Amino acid sequence: ATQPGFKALDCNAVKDYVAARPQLAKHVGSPDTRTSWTVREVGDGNINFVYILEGPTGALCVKQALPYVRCVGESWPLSQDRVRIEAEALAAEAAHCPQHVPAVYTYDARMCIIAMQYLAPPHIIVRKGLIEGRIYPRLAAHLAAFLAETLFRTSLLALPSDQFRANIAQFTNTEMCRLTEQVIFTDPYYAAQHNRHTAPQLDGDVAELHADVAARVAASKLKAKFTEQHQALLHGDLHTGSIMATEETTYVIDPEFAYYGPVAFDVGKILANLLLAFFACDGHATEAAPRSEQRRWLLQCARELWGGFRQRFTELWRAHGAKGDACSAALFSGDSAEAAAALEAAQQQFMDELWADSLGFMGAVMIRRIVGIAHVADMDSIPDADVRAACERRALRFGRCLLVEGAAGFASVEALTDKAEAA
Ligand code: ADP
Ligand code: SR1
Ligand code: MG
Ligand code: MG
Ligand code: MG
Repeated sequence: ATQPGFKALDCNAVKDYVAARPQLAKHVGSPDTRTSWTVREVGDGNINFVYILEGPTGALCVKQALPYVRCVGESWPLSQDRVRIEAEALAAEAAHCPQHVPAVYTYDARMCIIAMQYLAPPHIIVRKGLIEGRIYPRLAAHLAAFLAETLFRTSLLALPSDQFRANIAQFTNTEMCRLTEQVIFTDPYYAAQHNRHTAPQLDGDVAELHADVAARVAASKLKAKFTEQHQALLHGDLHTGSIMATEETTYVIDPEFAYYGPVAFDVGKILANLLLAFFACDGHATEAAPRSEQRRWLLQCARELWGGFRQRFTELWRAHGAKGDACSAALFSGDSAEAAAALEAAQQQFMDELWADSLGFMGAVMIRRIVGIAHVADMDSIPDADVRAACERRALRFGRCLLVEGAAGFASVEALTDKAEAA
């Protein structure tokens, strides 16, 4: 069922909607300039509709959630509460890391709309930039900061447990989490209805995966972790299509899958998407543009992202003292050698577990993008099916190793990027 009073927008209705709201209209121009306004629908994601409205004095981005999954249609209903989650997650992220989040101007619960800051060109979706062969010198540092700030400050390391529990309840995002549980941790491992792959080239690889007992077991354990572990407020869908950037600036958009989950899910998802871009490079390389610099940079970006995240998160933890209930003063504070050693050991264990879990999630995310419902344009845009399948096969096999071997096979981020280079 839709929200009471809900109506799906079209381009004309976007103009009416904004013209009727002076607080929004001021971003594009006064209502009497309406005839000169232009609107286009730019949604290229799988789930929602996104309009850009431009007028004489500026522009606005208007995002609306319909009661179903866009890329499938009305046969796959989806709760419109995802817009509330997105608006509240954008607010929570902005409280900790405003420089990497678009400003929200309006959240309209009845119409399931968020009107927000338009990220104007030269900002583009990072996935698109990567397909064009770009590199982003600041991306790793910016994402490391975004992840560390948003994840640390919403965790029990930073919050008292009453606030922490209230946050978990606020961000209960049942339908979106169930969607992830299905499309990432379940469907890729059997012949599910919406799965697709490059056929016939990958038919044998897919059959092998469906018969892979170790992969099924690892995926089911990760699904349990995804569902059971309420560690911090995640973005929940942190892939390269959820980032708009230039060489100097980085914005993270689209947190409609936000919920309290394992930190490793956000970390693993973004690293997986960098690796998918890396494995797609050969499919885009030409003699004139061999992409060797971009290949190198993608692996360097993965190393810098993990290293920068670990450092910033650990610094926040140290600087924060014992404010959160997970690092209580009685255990970790004061001048005693025991307290200092306990803090050091707790941080080391946290990061070791996080790395191990991130590897598993990374593998699962790579696999789902090759054989599940939602692929990545990095691969899909490789026109020759044989070339595409060769790139996808390498990514699929690498993802399977990550999923099944975890930290036993990839002890460090350097081991990860060395093995990707050699794969
Ligand atoms: P979905 O939830 O369907 O994935 P997104 O929030 O990812 O939707 O938005 C889809 C597309 O709309 C993005 O890929 C981007 O091109 C465009 N877009 C979204 N938000 C903005 C924004 N604030 N400024 C400019 N373009 C945007
Ligand atoms: C129906 S699956 C759609 C996918 O797109 C979103 O961006 C999420 O990644 C989701 O898994
Ligand atoms: Mg999106
Ligand atoms: Mg989305
Ligand atoms: Mg993904």
